[in-house]
Amino acid sequence: MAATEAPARTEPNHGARIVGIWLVLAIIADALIWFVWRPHLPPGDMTDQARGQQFDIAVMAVLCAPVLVFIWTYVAYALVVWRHRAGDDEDGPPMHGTTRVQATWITVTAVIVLFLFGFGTYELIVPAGAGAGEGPSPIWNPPGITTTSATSLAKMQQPWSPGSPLVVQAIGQQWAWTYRYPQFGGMETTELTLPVNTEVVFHVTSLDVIHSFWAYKLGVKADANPGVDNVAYTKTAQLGRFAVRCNELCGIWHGAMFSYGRVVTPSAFSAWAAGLQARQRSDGLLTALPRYALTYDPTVIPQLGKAFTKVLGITGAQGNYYPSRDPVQP
Ligand SMILES: [Cu+2]
Repeated sequence: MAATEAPARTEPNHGARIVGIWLVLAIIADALIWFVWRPHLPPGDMTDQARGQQFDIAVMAVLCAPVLVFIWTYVAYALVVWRHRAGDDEDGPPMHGTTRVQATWITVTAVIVLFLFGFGTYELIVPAGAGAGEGPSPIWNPPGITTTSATSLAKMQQPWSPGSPLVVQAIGQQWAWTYRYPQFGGMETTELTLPVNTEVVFHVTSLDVIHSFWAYKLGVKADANPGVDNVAYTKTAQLGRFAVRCNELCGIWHGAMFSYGRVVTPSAFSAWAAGLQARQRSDGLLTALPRYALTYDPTVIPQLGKAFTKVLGITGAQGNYYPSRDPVQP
């Protein structure tokens, strides 16, 4: 019968057309992502951690955009070229599976996903993931930092010199952040100040409930749990101001638990820190504060807090500093 005869091939090569359109659009999309969008991607480029995270997001977007663009191209092509036309009541041609297309699709998407799995794992561990808290004894340490666990408590209280890692303790409590600088006599402040081009070792803890230390522009987010010393790293790369927020629902004023910090030049930092330390020493705060410890015991509270508030309108913690029962303390 005539109907079974293969019709003369008048169809254009749709596959080649779709691939051609897709290739152009995919290249444009990837170029836009990499060259236009990437510099504006969160969390910015204020630290090496932030830059690493920005790079990771851009790589993922560059790999995913061609897949998305292919689907859009195919749908748009089908809508335009294969749409039903008025007066055309004929059946379409019979469909056959196309092993090559299916295998190609499965292979390409599988390779992309597996690559992202490997890439994501590597990035999480080595360069870009150190801004997340790694617990008291990090496995992954930046070069030059050998140990950060309790054994190094004395070491981290050695005076700081420009160029060496800066240790900052971030203490969460309902509902404020306080920062202690063990290399400056354990002085405290509510405005996180950091020197630029410096490796910063955050020791994050809490005095009461669970909080999360989230310095978004620094690429750092680490749980602040009572009784836990949680270490996170970042290396400052740019001067500027940044916000610190609590990222763990921690009570009724959780939303108001934020403060600001700044990255300044090493000389400005040294001047600021030396001045603050001298002032806190002379007005008695440094001796009134509990010894610098990895964690603080929140069970012994009120009397000490009252005494502190009297001392001098203390800079931080609103007088609610708790003495340490850390067995590591001398
Ligand atoms: Cu909180």
